[in-house]
Amino acid sequence: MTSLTILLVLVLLLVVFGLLFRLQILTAIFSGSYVRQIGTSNRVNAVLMLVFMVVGGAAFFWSFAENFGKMNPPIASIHGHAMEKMFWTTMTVIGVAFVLTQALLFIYSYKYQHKDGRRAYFFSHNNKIEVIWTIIPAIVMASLIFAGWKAWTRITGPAPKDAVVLEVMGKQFNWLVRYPGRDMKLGVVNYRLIDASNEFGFDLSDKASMDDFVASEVHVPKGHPVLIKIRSRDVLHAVYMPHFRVQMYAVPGMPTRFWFTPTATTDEMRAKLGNPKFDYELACNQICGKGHFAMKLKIVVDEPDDYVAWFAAQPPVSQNADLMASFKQMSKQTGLGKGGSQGAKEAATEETGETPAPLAAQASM
Ligand SMILES: [Cu+2]
Repeated sequence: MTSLTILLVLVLLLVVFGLLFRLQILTAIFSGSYVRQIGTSNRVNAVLMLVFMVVGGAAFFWSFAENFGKMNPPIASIHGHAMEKMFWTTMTVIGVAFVLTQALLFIYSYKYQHKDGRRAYFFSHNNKIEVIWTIIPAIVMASLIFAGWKAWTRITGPAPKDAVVLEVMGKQFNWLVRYPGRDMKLGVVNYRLIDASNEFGFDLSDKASMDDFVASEVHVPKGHPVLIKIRSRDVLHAVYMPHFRVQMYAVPGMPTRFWFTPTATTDEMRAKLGNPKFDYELACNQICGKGHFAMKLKIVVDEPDDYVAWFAAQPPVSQNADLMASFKQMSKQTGLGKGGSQGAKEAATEETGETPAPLAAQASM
């Protein structure tokens, strides 16, 4: 309280001094004894404006060019090209406007620096200019938004019925992955059944759950639509897969989704980049806590045959003894998982689509 009072007194003193100073100048002006002092600082600042524009501008373009490869990795999905086109159209339009207005800002600051005897031209408004700078940006923005809306609607439309489905769940601090197993149906999960062995909260009283499997990395087949269902177990995360131009939030309590078609296998991308260690990655793109930086997951794009082989080799959760034991115990404790979970049947059982082409042979076995 004392320090607050002292601070308040100091602030008030400063205000009083400021007012006294102002009063002194005003008195001088009215008495006619005031001479305006324009030192060299005005000229120095005017020149610094130009220096800042040139040096700052050059540094900006240098850093942009230097990191361009990191910001713009090669595209490995079909919709990625439409997104890329939209992005660069928008960047070009706003980039031109940005460079033009910023250049004028600095050049005019230099050009119209103080000069004795020169007065600024004053006009209250100009209808013609107002109309021009309202209508042109309005038309440009509206066309950008319309084109963007069309592209986005197409990209985020419903996934094809035979898409490969998998579920990714974000948690502090890693990603968990679940596949539907041979029945192509993700089983019911319930967050109240979650524990150390049953990280997804599988409700194994649901038959569709029994053949689901969890994986430590994402596998998807090349050239085939993939629907990723996204959930979060705790806070806001984001699924970000730069090469596929995919980003979607993982929101607790609100399942989201994104579908895409990968166009290059991991091996093909390795050859293209000349980097035998390259891996696609799914990174969290939403600062979600202290372990955020480490929250990434490897994605493998396989040839369809390799994908089927990998899929078939994954052990279903029903073969996981720890998980089964944990489910039994948790369902006893919570009263859940006895002939249909009474908890929310989360949006997991809605796949009634067709079996994905690469897996069709597998499913009929
Ligand atoms: Cu995260």
